[in-house]
Amino acid sequence: MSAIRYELIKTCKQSGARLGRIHTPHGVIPTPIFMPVGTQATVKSMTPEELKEIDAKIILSNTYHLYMRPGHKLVEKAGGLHKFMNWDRAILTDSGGFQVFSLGPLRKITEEGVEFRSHLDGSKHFISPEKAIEIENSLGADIIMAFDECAPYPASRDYVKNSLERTTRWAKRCKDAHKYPDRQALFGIVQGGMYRDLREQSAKEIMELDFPGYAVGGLSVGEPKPLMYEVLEYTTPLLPKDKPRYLMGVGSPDALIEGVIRGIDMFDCVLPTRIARNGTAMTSHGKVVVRNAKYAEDFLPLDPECSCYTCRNYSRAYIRHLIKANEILGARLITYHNLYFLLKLMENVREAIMEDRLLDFRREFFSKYGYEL
Ligand code: PRF
Ligand code: ZN
Repeated sequence: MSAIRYELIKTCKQSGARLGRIHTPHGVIPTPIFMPVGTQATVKSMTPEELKEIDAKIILSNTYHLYMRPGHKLVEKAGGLHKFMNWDRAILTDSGGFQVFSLGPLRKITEEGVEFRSHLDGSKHFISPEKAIEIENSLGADIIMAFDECAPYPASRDYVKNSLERTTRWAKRCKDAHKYPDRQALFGIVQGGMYRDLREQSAKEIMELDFPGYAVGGLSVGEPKPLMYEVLEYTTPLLPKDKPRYLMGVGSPDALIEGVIRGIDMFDCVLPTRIARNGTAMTSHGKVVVRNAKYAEDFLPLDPECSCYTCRNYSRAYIRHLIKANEILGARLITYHNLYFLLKLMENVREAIMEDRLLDFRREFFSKYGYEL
C-alpha cells in the first residue's frame, strides 16, 4: 500500500491543467499546490499557527541540513519531524542531492554516493542513496524524495547522460532501502537536463521503478525560462496521469502558472521567503521593493488588493522603516504576505481550472503583474 493517493478531479478544457487532491497521512492537499520551504525545520520567521492561518497544507524540509544539524537521530528521538517542529500537516523532505551538489568544490561524486565537507565546520561527510533514505525514514515526512544528481546548466550531453543513468541506479537503491513505504511515499526524480531524448530516457527508466509520485528535477538551474517551459512541455506528458507531478525549486508567479498549464501539480521554492528578508514583496501589480526610497512616505499596504494580516494592518512606509532598521518584524511581515500571496494565487489557479478558464486567468494575471505573455 502506498502512503498517499492521488485523485484527479478534472482537467481544464482550456489549458489541459489538472485539478486534484493528494491524500496523505497528515491531511488532504488540494493540487496544484505551492509548498513553503522550511529548510531547517522552520519556515523562516513563521510559526506553524501562522502557516495554518494562511492555509498552507504542506511544507518542505531538507534532509541535508537536518542531518548536519541537529542530526536525524535527535529528530527521531523527538518523535519525528512533525512533532519536533509542532506541525501536524503534511511534510515533504528533499533528499539532500541538490543541496550537496550546490556545495560546488566542497564535494566529490562517485557511484557509491557523494563525499562533501560541511558548510558549517568543514568536517567530512558521505551521503549515499541508502544514507539519504535512512535519514528521511528517521525524519518521518509524508513524502520523501529519492537521492538524485541535478546536472548543472549548461552541461554536455555526455555528462548529462552519465548523470541521469546514475540517478536511475540511485533511485533503485533508494527504493530498496526505504523501510516504510506504507507511511512515507518515495517520489522518483526525472533528470536529463535540456536534452529531449535524455528526458525521455530518464522518465522511462524512473517510471519502470513504479513510484507513487514523480518529480521533474534539473530545471530552474540557470537556463532561460522559455527553455524550461519547452523541456516541461515534452517531459510532463511522459509521466503517468494517475500520480502527482512535482516541479522542484520553482516558485515565481509566472513559472507557477506556466508549470500548471504544462501539467504540474506541486511546486516549492525559497523565493517568496528569501526576497521577503531583503525587503521585496510579490503583489498583484508585480514586485514591490519596499526598501526603495520611493516608498518612504507611501502609506498604502504592500498590496492594496491583498487581504492578508500584513496588508490589513501595516503600510509600505512602516515596513520599509523596519527593513531599513534591520528589525525582525519587517522580514516577518513580508514573509507572511508573500506566502499568502502565492497560496492565494494557487487557490485562484485551482478555481480557474475548475471553471475551464486557466488561459484567460493567465492573460489577466500577466497583464496586471507586468509579465510578457
Ligand atoms: N533535485 C533535488 N532537489 C531539487 C532539484 C533537483 O533537481 C532542484 C532543481 N531545480 C531543486 N531542488 N533532489
Ligand atoms: Zn498581503
